[in-house]
Amino acid sequence: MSTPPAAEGNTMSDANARLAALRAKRTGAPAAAAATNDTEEDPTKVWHKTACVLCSNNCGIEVRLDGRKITRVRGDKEHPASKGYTCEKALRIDYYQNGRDRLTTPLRRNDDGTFEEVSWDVAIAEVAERLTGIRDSVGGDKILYYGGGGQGNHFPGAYARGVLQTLGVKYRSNALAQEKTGMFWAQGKMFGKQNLGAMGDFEHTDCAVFIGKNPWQSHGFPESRNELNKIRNDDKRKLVVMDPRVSETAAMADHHLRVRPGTDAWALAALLAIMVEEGLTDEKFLAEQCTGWDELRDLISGADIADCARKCGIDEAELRAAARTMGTAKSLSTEEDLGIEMAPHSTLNSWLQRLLYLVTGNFAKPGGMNLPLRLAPICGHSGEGEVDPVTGNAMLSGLVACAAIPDCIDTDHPNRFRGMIVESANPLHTLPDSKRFREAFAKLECLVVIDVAMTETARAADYVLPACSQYEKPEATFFAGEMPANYFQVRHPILEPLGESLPEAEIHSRLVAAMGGRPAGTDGLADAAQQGREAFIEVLGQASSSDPDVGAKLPVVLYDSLGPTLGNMAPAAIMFGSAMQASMRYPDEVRAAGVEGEGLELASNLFDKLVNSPSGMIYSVSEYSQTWDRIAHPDGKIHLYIEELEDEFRSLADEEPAIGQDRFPFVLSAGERRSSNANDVIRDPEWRKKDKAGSLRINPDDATTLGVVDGDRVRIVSKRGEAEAPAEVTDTVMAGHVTLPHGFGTEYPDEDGEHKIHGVAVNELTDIEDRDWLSLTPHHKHVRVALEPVAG
Ligand SMILES: Nc1nc2c(c(=O)[nH]1)N[C@H]1C(S)=C(S)[C@@H](COP(=O)(O)OP(=O)(O)OC[C@H]3O[C@@H](n4cnc5c(=O)[nH]c(N)nc54)[C@H](O)[C@@H]3O)O[C@H]1N2
Ligand SMILES: Nc1nc2c(c(=O)[nH]1)N[C@H]1C(S)=C(S)[C@@H](COP(=O)(O)OP(=O)(O)OC[C@H]3O[C@@H](n4cnc5c(=O)[nH]c(N)nc54)[C@H](O)[C@@H]3O)O[C@H]1N2
Ligand code: SF4
Ligand SMILES: [Mo]
Repeated sequence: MSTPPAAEGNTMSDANARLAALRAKRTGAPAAAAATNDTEEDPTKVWHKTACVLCSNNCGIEVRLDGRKITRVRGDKEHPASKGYTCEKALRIDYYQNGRDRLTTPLRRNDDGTFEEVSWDVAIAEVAERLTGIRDSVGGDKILYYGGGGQGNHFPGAYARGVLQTLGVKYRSNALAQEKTGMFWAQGKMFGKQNLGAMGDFEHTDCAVFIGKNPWQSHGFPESRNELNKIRNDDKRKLVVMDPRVSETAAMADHHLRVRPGTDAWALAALLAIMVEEGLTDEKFLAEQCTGWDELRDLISGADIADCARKCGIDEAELRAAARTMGTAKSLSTEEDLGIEMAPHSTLNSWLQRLLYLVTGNFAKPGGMNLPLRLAPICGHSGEGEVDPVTGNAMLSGLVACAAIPDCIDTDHPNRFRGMIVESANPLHTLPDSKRFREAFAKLECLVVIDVAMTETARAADYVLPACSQYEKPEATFFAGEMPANYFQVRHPILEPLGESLPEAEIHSRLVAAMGGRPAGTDGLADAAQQGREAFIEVLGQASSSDPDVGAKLPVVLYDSLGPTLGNMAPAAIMFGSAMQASMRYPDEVRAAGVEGEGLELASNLFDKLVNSPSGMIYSVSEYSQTWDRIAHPDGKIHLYIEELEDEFRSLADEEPAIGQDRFPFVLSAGERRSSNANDVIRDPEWRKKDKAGSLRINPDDATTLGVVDGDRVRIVSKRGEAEAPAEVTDTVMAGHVTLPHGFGTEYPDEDGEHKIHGVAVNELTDIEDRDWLSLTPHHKHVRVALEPVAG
């Protein structure tokens, strides 16, 4: 290796000072202690406030520690959204914190494929050199950034901005671009921006509708199971579920629309056509608040209800009854998820799902769908014609479609991606068609992975940089989107970083410095921060107006300057930017939540309160009617009609759903949410109390035909691969439909250090070519397979 580029300023000593602060005992930190002590003496009896990181709900929890072990977990009653609620998954969170494959030191891959431990100085210098090398020879736009956060951590993606700006990286992607981008696109058409997500108000709704979503297991809104139970136990409130499976949620429903897998487009078209035919639409709302209703009504009325019912396998009478329940409810809230997004007609489904609540006028009202405030959007917005630089596929929400990534690498196209930074994601296991991804990643000139654990993707990397866990640093997500009051939780570290692992903020700060990317003119900023908030704000204002780089790299700038005043909360410095944004964009809503001040004083007060509320806080209160102010179309209306989807809708009339017609007679839902999975966040199979092997759910009739009984092993063959799993014979799945869980099939060392794969890695079976034409969302819920019993 040649000499690394000289780092600017006295980087390493700054970094060491920050690290010392990070590792300082919490008692010395200025932020409020995130712990309550029942008994003064015994540290194992102290409850530390944090959150569960296993799904997007991020329920507030309190934990007890014995040394570095999390020994007890309970819900945090002071958390503004979860209020003490958790599901069973949080209780064994120590399996995440103390996984056997946690990374403790930077690693560099040798030519023979083995890894060598290197110091941070060496790793940072070499990564900087390799990536700036690509930038200087072919351009930083040939480096792809993937990931940026999972279910519990959104700081990495924000801090990465400094590195991406320094390198001139233009393209990003993450898991949203294989599930939600089609839905975001449809939303963008209707509300004006792809990152304007309408959210349900399940707490107050009279009719909850879930389409391809099983919130009992997957959650997705606060206290999901409690809310579902309340709806079930109240005769006046209704639950409608569209799912081919008798999921836990479907089993509670007033109307379970047991759709044949992959045929939701017909079911949704029928529901809408019935609403028009039976006069269940809200004509006043549609005329006054929306555009495109005339065209849309014509399109919908063209659907043949009986034919749609036949194709989706639901009785017309059942569809009519459900449409009436929805059309006459005082309020309706709904959520769709992977069951229709990762299935045929994905983007079309998302449009039709949105129309269910719009044609019935359930928008901008209690119990209906609303546009909540967010401290920061979870994705971007792409204008018309934004495409990736190699395949020309549409970029939606600012992201390269995941399914386009291999073709953007493994090609001789001059714009191909040569380098990749993967942070807090495991694409070689979670993206469709792992074989295709492995082939493509092998062509990269440099792959850098930042993770807490030795993942499938890390194993393929040139450099692996160890991040400390989400219990060892401040973290937060930007998922929360509640109305009328919205909350946010900046979590406090409860443990010191393992080994040499670092928070992403620190990793990115060091990389920016090593790449020579620190903005000029921020020199006095750290001193100003030491003098006080007013001085800091003044100097920051001057610096950002004289150097646009300051704004472009703001997270790292804040970390380097404000961070040192925050003790072990330094990585929360980024929230200062969010607080400034919120105070400029919606000061009245912030004040309505009890934060005082005007202008930058309001921002400063909001920031302090965010950083000093270990259980989280309500940071904004709005009126339901303010949803209208958030529509981004200049006419302030909802644009119902999406021209680009018209042909696909019309083609439903001639299309026959293709199921069971060839050598792959079964439809496999590859990646179901169960109580035994949490994406790839948990890697230790011992975490699972039940379903340790990850069973293949199969209907009793199919089991009989195959000659298998409960527990027998079944071989699953797709056009891309083969796998084996034990059968779980259950009539909750319909004949012809089988399911496997998500998040299994990861490699994990046993006590002797021997690596084993536990369960089926479903993406060895999926095919990257099976995907939506518009968003490229893979059809994971609709993988065509053949089954055979495994002898013996
Ligand atoms: N326990 C647990 N919770 C999680 C996660 C986890 O890994 N484990 N992951 C989180 C993440 S990242 C996400 S995106 C969400 C996803 O959450 P969900 O989308 O709710 O979860 P899934 O089980 O993947 O799929 C939902 C339902 O779709 C149904 N389905 C399958 N095929 C079809 C079809 O053709 N039509 C219809 N209508 N339904 C169909 C399945 O039977 C299933 O009940 O969960 C989050 N929560
Ligand atoms: N076949 C099939 N495939 C699927 C799905 C499916 O249903 N079927 N579901 C898809 C969906 S919806 C999603 S969202 C994706 C999820 O897939 P990914 O986006 O790849 O991410 P996660 O599984 O959330 O894994 C997060 C990674 O972050 C790491 N990590 C945890 N904490 C930290 C931290 O503090 N810092 C850093 N740097 N890393 C950390 C974990 O070790 C893990 O490697 O999977 C998708 N894949
Ligand atoms: S897995 Fe989700 S619902 Fe369960 S405790 Fe964790 S955050 Fe809450
Ligand atoms: Mo997801």
